[in-house]
Amino acid sequence: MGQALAFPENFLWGTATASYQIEGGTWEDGRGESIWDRFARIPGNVHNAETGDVACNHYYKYNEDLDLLTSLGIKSYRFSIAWPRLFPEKGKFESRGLDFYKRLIEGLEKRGIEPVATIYHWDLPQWIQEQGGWTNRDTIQHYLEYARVLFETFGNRVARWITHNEPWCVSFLGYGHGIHAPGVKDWNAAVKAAHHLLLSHGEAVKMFRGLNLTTQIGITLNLNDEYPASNSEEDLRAADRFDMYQNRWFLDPLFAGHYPHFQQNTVFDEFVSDWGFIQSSDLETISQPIDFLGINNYTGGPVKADKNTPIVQAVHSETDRPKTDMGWDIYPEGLYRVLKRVQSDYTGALPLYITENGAAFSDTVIKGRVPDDNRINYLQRYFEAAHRFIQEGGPLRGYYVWSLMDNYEWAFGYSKRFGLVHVDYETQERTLKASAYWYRNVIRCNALDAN
Ligand code: IFM
Repeated sequence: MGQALAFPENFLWGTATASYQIEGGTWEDGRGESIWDRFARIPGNVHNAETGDVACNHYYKYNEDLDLLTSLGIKSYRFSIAWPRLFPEKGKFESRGLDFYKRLIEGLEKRGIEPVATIYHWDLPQWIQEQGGWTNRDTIQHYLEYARVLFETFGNRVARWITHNEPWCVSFLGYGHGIHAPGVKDWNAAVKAAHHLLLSHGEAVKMFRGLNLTTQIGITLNLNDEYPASNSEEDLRAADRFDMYQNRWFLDPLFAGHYPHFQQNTVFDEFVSDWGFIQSSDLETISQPIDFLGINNYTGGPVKADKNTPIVQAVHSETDRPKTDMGWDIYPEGLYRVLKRVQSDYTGALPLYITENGAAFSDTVIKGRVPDDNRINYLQRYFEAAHRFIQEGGPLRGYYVWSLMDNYEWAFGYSKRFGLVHVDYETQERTLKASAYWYRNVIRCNALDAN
């Protein structure tokens, strides 16, 4: 072991979760159907046809789960709110759904843990999807009605509001590739959905400012370092296209007020014949100043040209980097590079948070212990990358490990374990993994042992 790498005083060590992935209780207290309830029930969409019906039963076990946060010394907890609990049907508001988040936020306050809330982490009410979901501009008005209730109820009690989690996944996986809910495979729809998500973000920021709230609002993007596999003209172009699709499609409108262009074309031109859904003042709204940017980063890597892959005409090339159980390259340098690039090209002095980073491994409980050294090693290396950025003056203010506990990993069902805490889905027993104890020590010392 080398010296300790100290983090700044007040650095926010956290963990993150999302409503559909942990809550269960999907039919309790008047909750309506979400697009994930519907999508998961269609054979072939989700591993083993698993649903979020029970998940970690957090809807009932939230107190026990908040105690876990306390036992780890977590400073800040990022959770998301389930829209279908509040607006289960068109024109219907359900106060019992809101009450759950009152209890949750009170529970955090009582324990001295800072609440950070994501307004939309993928569980769109199904009734809104029936009207076109995010491809319909009217969805923005429904989103604002929902956001207003949250701002007026909780306002300054939430330290940071995150308008959206990973609009890339919502639009491109949900409406383009069709491998997430609502399962639409139409790239024209995907690009439209992305635009409406971004616009709803901008409108929510305006609303938040109008209510004179004094806490903060921002958005979370999933950003990766996508670099050319070689210096060939084809690979350079391929990496640029990949970067446009993965990163710039969201960073440019949010921070530069325009969509990206590659030699006057976008990667989507072939699929979008009419860009009329982008109205004149939309980009001004989308690029409203925000208080922070949340970055989710797990992987990234070399990109090579591949004419057979639609949209990007590029694929990741194989590396000899170790991989997580998701098959994702472990690439901590990529986190550092993403932070540097975002700061220099887009955000400057704006506070940044890693709102998600973590790894899935196939953990098992052995005599009451979960020896997940691979996760400790992963986190150690990613924390070192974050530390390097901070040492160089980077405005990184906090780090939320994904995830507090094992949970429903979308189309992978319960087959991927990302938690610091192991969940036995039969008994709902929670067991702290070795990484949880390790993380507790990092938090306690506010420092990392340098390897
Ligand atoms: O589980 C997801 C989360 O919901 C969004 N970001 C990535 C995580 C791991 O895939």
